[in-house]
Amino acid sequence: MCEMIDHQFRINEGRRPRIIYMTLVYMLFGCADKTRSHMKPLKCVLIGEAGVGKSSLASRWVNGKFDAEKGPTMGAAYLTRRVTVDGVTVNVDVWDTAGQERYRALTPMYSRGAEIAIIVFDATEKPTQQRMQVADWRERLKETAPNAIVAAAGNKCDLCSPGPSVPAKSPSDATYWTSALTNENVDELFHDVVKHALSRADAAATRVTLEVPDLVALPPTRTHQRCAQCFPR
Ligand SMILES: Nc1nc2c(ncn2[C@@H]2O[C@H](COP(=O)(O)OP(=O)(O)OP(=O)(O)O)[C@@H](O)[C@H]2O)c(=O)[nH]1
Ligand SMILES: [Mg+2]
Repeated sequence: MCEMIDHQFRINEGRRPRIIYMTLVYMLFGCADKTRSHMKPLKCVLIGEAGVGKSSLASRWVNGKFDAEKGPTMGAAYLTRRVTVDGVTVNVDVWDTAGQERYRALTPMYSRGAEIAIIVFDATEKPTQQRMQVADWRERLKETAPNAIVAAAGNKCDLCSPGPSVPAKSPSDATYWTSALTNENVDELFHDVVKHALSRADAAATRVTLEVPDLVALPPTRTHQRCAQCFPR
C-alpha cells in the first residue's frame, strides 16, 4: 500500500513541472482571451403585421441572405445564431412569428419569456399607422414577455428615407430603420438588443447571488435531527 502511494507520489512529482508550465501558458494566453460564454441562449422573438419583413430580417441576420421569393410564414420559424458581443459569446434563438391574422393566437406562445422582442413594421407606411402598430404590439408583450428588451424596426427603409435611426442608449426606446434587402442597420439592431439583454441578464444574476439567504441562519431540518440521533455527541 505504502509503495503504491509512494509510486503515485513520484508520478505526481514528475508531472509537477508540466502542470506549472501549463498553468503559466494558461495565465499568459488563456487570460489574454477576454471572451467568455453566456451559458443560457437568449430568446429573441420577431413580431409584427404580415408582410413587414420579419422573416427577411431574421434570415438576413442569421444566414446573411435575402430571399425575395420567400412566402408568408406559417405558425413560426426558428433560427439560431452564435454571436460575440463585447467579449461575451452567446447563442441567440430567433423565433420568427407569422403576422397573418389566422396565426395571431399562436404569437404569445412564441414570445413567452423572451429576453428580446423586435417589433417590426413597414417603414413605407404612414407614421401614424407605424406608431399604432408598435404601441399595439408593445401592449401585447406586457403579458408574455414583461422583462424583454423591446426594440422597434422600421423595415424596408431602402424604399423610403425615414431619417436617421434613434441612437440606442436604450433599445426599448429606439427605432431602427432597417433594410433586410440592403442589410442596412440589421447588424446594429441585433448587436444592440443582444448587448442590452446580456447586461440585463448579468444584473439579474448578480441580484440572485446577493439575495441567497445566509445558510447558517436556516432552521434545523429533519435531516439534521436524524443525523443527531444517529451520531449522538
Ligand atoms: N424592398 C424591401 N423588401 C423587403 C424587405 N424585407 C422584406 N421585403 C419583402 O417584403 C415581403 C414580405 O417579407 P417577409 O419577410 O416574408 O415578411 P414577414 O413579416 O415575414 O411576413 P409574414 O410571415 O406573413 O408575417 C417579401 O416580398 C420581401 O421580399 C426590405 O428590407 N426591403
Ligand atoms: Mg414571415
